[in-house]
Amino acid sequence: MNRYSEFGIAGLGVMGRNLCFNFLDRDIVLSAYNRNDPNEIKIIEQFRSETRDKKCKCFTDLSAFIASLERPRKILLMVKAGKATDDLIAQLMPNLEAGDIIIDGGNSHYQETERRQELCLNGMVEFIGCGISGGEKGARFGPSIMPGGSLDAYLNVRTYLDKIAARDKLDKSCSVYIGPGGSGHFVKMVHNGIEYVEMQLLSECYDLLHSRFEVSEIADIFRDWNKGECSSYLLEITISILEKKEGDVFLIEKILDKAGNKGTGSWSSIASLQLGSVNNMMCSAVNARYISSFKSTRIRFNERKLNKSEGVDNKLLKLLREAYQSARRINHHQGFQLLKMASDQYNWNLSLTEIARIWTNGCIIRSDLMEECVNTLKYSESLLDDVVFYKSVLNANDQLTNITSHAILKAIPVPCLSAAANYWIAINRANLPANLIQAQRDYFGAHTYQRTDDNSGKYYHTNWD
Ligand code: NBP
Repeated sequence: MNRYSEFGIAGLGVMGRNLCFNFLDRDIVLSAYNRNDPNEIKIIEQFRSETRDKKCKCFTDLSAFIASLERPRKILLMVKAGKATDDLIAQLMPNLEAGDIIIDGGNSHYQETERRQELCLNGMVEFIGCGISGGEKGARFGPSIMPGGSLDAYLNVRTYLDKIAARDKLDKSCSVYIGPGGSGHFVKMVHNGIEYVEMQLLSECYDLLHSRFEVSEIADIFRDWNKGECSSYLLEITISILEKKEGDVFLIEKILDKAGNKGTGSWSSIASLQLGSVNNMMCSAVNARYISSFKSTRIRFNERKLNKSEGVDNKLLKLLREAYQSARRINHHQGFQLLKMASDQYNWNLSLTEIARIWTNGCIIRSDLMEECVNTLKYSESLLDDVVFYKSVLNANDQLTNITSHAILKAIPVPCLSAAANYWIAINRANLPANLIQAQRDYFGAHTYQRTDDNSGKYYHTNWD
């Protein structure tokens, strides 16, 4: 075995462990580190025995781990975001040298990444904030990778990231340099925001179907959808979930309806509000998870049981599929718009088409629609600015409106479908009642307003009293 390892991975949790096996499959000489917690010693021992015949050195001593790496050292952190990441960086820094590179592969907040980049640069160490999507399987067999930071540092790790990433349809790596600063983690955060909406839309469709169809029938309906333009990884796993039985009972019926979250959905919603980007679907998806967590309140207020025949029936099935696909299109439009606004604000020069491309495989939101986005964003500023994309949403306008109003009338919550419908109505209206908002703002706060009969852009104030 080589005296020095080419790459180091710190943190052998679910993601780190699987990434190690992925690196080793590509013949990359590796050092792996896990902290020496008395309760955790078995982790490294087990990993050592699993990698005995591979080019891997295992450590619980951080200095020895660092000393085992060739220069410039390339260390991928796969620990929990937040304090664990800061603690590990603090332990690494005194042992690193100018030019060494830390890559944070966790789900860190992009502003934290920028703070850490500055901190590391004080010690002449490069810091790459690297979004990694694909969960356990992606980590093992090829994730989608979103590295951001200095271009020079990226060029030092590029071949490794390219090797372990998933491949797109043209066999190109689903890893690409995203841009400077915290852009890599920002893009990963928005990926997760889009993912929240995709998951919520599927659960709304499931809810709409559940009152009329058996679980196995819903799986059949989704299987049918998955053959056409709605095809996606999330739809595929939803079918498997619906088919899973425990004895005679579908497991889904036994799962408590309280959704958890690790924060990336709310981070992207907050970022959208701060940047002035319209992402009402993301915000709704986050709120849908929050409202689900108020289980005891929901039970207390649950005065009437819904009639089993109030959802979508066979007649409405086609409408539901078209409404679902149309809402997905709006979700993707809103997600990419958030990236565009951040890119403009922070001068990141993001390539939306390349981001869509690396999201076509390896990651959770891979789908046929994402393939379409790659091409559309090559030639169009935004998805809805493309005539074909716009028309496909326009053509499903009635379906989205019908399904949304049907659901509300029948007391079935559809926060994301209705957010899509509301967005679509508003973005297609030349006039909105914001004139009244402006008048109210001027009335109580002298915030001034512009007039429709003066094109100069001049601001006016009225003494309303
Ligand atoms: P896990 O919880 O499975 O593993 C976390 C790792 O961090 C463990 O090896 C743990 O060591 C280590 N660690 C902690 Br916690 N504190 C540490 C410290 N102070 N010093 C050194 N090591 C420390 O997490 P995971 O699912 O592998 O996720 C890792 C990162 O990747 C997270 O940021 C996560 O958000 C992100 N991510 C996860 C997924 C996914 O699908 N799971 C997908 C994409 C991104 P220990 O074994 O001694 O406790």
